[in-house]
Amino acid sequence: MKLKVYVDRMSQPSRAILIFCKVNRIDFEEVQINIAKGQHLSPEFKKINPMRQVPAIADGKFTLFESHAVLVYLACAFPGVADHWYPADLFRRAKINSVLDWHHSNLRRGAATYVLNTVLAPVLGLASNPQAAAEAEKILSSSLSKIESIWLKGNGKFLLGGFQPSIADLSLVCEIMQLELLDENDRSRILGPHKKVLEWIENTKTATRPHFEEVHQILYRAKTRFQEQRSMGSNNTTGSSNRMTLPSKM
Ligand SMILES: N[C@@H](CCC(=O)N[C@@H](CS)C(=O)NCC(=O)O)C(=O)O
Repeated sequence: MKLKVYVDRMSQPSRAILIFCKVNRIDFEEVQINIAKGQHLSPEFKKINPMRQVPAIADGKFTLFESHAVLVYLACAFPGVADHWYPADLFRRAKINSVLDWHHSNLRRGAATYVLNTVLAPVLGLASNPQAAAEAEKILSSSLSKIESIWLKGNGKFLLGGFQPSIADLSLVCEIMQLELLDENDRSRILGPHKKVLEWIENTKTATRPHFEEVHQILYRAKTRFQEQRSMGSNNTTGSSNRMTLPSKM
């Protein structure tokens, strides 16, 4: 039975799984779970992921959620996956796991909270929390500095001094990509000082092309839509609601 991958392409960890499957030519079926339409809350999807989040997979009767666990499983279960994604060497593997564990409580916490409390809250009809955004920006900037000074130090093109990407590069770069949605001034203020991070993002895009850009098309479309709606909002002198129209997949 073909591997089923349950995703919403507006979700960072979903995009990482899709890119991984495509780059490694894993035969899979993409099952779209539209979060904005509440499809992740359906009883059918609860059987796949009782946590009701994407991404998740079903490989025959075996189901799995949490993107990092899924990436590890796919790298080990599909023989065509090149070793550099999740090396057989115990020490290199352990270092990759360490980056992945760190990611959830640092980079993801900062990036996701910042994006939610700046550009996404108005789109979702929620109140933005400027204090939460300011705190998240500190976590995000500190995370980017740590990535540069710890895992991107040296001449390697990827994390941990690698010359080829691992699942950690894919997961972390997909997380950072959501900053595309920000107002350009905010994005430049946050990412601009981190030249090594910017180079590493480009290296990861190049190593996974054309799939990286194809899977991110939905994000680029949302970015354009947000920009248009922001400029319409700033020209709106009628005092009408500034709640934005949702992109089709959100
Ligand atoms: N730690 C999880 C995070 C999963 C997650 O936060 N998924 C979000 C989309 S990016 C989701 O399904 N949100 C819907 C909800 O929580 O109700 C992973 O890496 O897979």
